[in-house]
Amino acid sequence: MSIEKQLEKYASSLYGKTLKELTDAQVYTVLLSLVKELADEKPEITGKKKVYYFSAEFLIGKLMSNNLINLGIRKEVKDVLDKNGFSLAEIEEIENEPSLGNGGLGRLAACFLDSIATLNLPGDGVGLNYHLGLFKQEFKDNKQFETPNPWIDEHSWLNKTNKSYVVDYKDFSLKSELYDIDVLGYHGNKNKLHLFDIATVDPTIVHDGIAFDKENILKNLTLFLYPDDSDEDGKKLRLYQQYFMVSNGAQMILEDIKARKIPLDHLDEYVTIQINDTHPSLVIPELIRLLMAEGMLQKEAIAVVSRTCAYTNHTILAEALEKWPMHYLEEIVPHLIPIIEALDAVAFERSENPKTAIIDDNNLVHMASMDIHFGYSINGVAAIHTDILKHTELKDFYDLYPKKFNNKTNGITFRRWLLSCNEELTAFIDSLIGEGYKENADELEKLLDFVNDEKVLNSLLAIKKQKKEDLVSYIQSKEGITLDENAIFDVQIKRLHEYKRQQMNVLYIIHQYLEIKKGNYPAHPITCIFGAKAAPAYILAKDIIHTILCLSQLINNDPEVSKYLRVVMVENYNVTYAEKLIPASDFSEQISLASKEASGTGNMKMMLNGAVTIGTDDGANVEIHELVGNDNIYIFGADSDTVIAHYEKGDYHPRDILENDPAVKELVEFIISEDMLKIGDREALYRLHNDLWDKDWFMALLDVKDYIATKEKAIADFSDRQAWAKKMLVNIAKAGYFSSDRTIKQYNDDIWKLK
Ligand code: Z57
Repeated sequence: MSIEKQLEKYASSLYGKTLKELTDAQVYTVLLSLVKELADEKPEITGKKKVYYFSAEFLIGKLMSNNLINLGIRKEVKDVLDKNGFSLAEIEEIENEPSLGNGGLGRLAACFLDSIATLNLPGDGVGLNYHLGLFKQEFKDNKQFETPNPWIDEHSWLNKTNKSYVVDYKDFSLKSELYDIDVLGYHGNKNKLHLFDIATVDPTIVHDGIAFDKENILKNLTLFLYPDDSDEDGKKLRLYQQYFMVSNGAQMILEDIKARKIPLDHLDEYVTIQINDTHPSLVIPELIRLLMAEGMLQKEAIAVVSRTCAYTNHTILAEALEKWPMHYLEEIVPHLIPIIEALDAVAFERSENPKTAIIDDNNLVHMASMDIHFGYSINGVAAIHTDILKHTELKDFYDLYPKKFNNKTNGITFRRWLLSCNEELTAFIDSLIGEGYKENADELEKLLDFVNDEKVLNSLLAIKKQKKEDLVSYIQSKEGITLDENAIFDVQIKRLHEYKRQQMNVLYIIHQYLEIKKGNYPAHPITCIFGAKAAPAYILAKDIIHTILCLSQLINNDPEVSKYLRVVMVENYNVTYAEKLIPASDFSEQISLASKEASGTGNMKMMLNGAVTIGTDDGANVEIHELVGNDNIYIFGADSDTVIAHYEKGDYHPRDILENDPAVKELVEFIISEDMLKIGDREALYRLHNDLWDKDWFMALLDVKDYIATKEKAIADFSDRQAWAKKMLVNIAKAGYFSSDRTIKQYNDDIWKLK
C-alpha cells in the first residue's frame, strides 16, 4: 500500500475523515500511527550477545523526523503532505518533546541508541518513564521559573508491554509496568528503549510550579526527572528511582536468559551492561543478589557480574560523584547491604588504600568505586578526560587496574544533527560528494577537495545565511525579539553551570558594551545568543541567567549599542531549540575551565554545521583542535595542567587579579552599576559580583582577557567571508570523527564484543 493510501486509512479509522479534512494535530496523530505500524513490522536486531545501556536519562527529543529519515520515507511523506495542503515541518512541530534528560549525558544516550541500531548491533536502553520531562523554563522579571513539562498524550511513541516485575523496598513492594519505544536504525532494523513505570503515579500532586509531595513514593516514583546536570542531589526519592530502574532491568535480563536456557554462570557471554555514570550502579549488587536467589554462590555471582558490567564516567566534578549514606540504604534497600559489605571486603583484600574503598569512614557508599572494582571496563568520554581520570582523579584505581581503563571519545548521530536539522546543508553535501558519508562519516573529508572552490564556499555561506534567517523568524515568533541575520551569531547553548563559564561570556558582553559606548565599534556586528536551564536549586546559576537577561534588556533597548551588539537568551532551551540554533551558529562557544568539561557534544554538533569553535583546550575541544588545526579554531586560556596545579596549590585568588587589573575590575563592577541595578535584582547581581571577587571557583577572571582578545580576532577574521567559509568547510569536513557510529564501533570492539 502506498504511503498516501496508508495515511488515508488512518485518517478514516481514527477520525472518519479524508486526509485533506484533518487538522494539523490530527495529521500528526495519523502519521504517528503509520510510523508506529511500520516500526512494528521491522524485525528486532538479534545476536548471541546483547548490550543493555542502563541510564537514568535518555534525552531522545522529538522522534518523528528521525524515524521518517531512518525508515527512508521522509521525502515521500513530505510530498504526500504537500499535495494534501500540509507542511511536514509544521506537522513535526506538533509533537511534544520528550525531555527525559538534563543535557549532555542524556542526549549522548539517545545518540548511542541510534548508532547501536544503525550498526545492526543488538542493544537496548533501560531507563525510567518520567511522566514529566525536565521542567519548562519561563522568564519573568528577568528570572527563571520552572513549570511542569508533560509530554505523554493519548497517542505517543510509548508501547505498553505486558512485562511486569516486583521490586522490593524495605517497607513495601512495587509492581512495575514496562513501556517500550522502538529505536530504528538508519535504513535498518530495530532495538528497544525500555522505560519502567508504575501505574499509580499521580501528576495532580504537583503544585506551585514544580513542587510536589516528596514522601508518597506510590504517587511520585516516576513523576519527575531530577533536574540536576553534573551535580548530584543525594535525595531519597532518587535512590528509590535508581533501585527501581536497575532491579527491573536486571530482572528483565535474567528472565530472558532463563527463557533462552542459558546457564546463569555464562551470563557475561550473552549480556553486557553499560552503566552510564553512577546512577545505575546499584545494578551490580542487585544482579548479585538475584543470582544468589537463583542458588549461585556469592563468590561466583560476584565474578560473573564483574565480567558483565562496564562503567562510563562522565565527569571529574567531585560534586557529581554519587555517594550514598549507608543509613539511606538501610531505610530503602536493606537487602543490598550485606552484598555491598561483601564487595567492600573484597575491595579491601585487593587494596587497603582508603581512596579505593567502597564504604568510607563516614559510612558513605562510593558508587564509582563499586563500578571500578566490580566492572570489567571503565572509560572516560574524551582523550583528555580519560587522561585526567588515569593520572589525577582516579589515579589510585588506575594503579590497581590499569587494563580496565580506556577512552571512548563521545560522538553524535548525524541523522539528527545534520540530516534532520539541516536539510539544506545535507543536500548540498550530497551534491558535492554523494551520500556515502551517511553510512561512513569519514567520507566528509572529501569536502576538502573544495577548500579553494569559490562557488562552493559561497554556497556554504548562502546556506548558513538561510539557516540564520530561519532562526531569526523562529526567535521573533517565540521570544518577540528581532535579530539581524547579517550579524555574527555567537552561540553558547548548554546547561547553566559555573564551570561552563557563561559568566565569562557575560564579562565579554560588558566589555563590548563599554567599548561601543566609548565609540569603539566591533569589526562586525555581533549577536550573543544563550540557551540554558539552571537547576532550580542552583542559586548562582540563576543569578547568571538574571544578569544575562538584564544585560539583554539594557543593550537591546539602547539604539546606539544595538546596531553593533545584541544579546538574547532564548526561553526553555531544549533539543528542539538546539535543532534550530545549531545550524544557524557562526561562533561555537565552548569556554569551560580547562579540565572540567569531560567532553562536550554541542561542540561537535556546531562544528558539523559549519560553526567555528571559540574554546579552551578542554574535553573534546582538544580533539577538534588537533583535527582542524590552529587556523580553523580559536583556542585560548589556561591549559588543564595549569588549572589542576592552581587547585592543588590553592593559589588562585580572583581578588589579586581585580586589585591589579583595572580593566578586568571595570567589567566585574559593571554587574552592580547603576545601569544594571535600575533593571535587575540587587541581591542577585551583588551575589554574582561578590562571588567573582571572593571565589570565582572556575577561574573566569584568569582567562577573561585572553578570551576577549581571541574573540576580537575571530570577529575581525569573520569579515573576510571567503577565508571564513574555508574555516567552515574544514570544520564540516573534519567532523566525521565525531559520528557516534565511530564511538559505538569502538565500544563494541573494545568493551562489548557483540559481533
Ligand atoms: C552530564 O550531562 C554530564 C556529566 C555528568 O556527570 C552528568 Br550527572 C550529566 C555530561 C558532561 O558534563 C559532558 O562533558 C559530556 O559531554 C556528557 O556528559 C556526555 O558524556
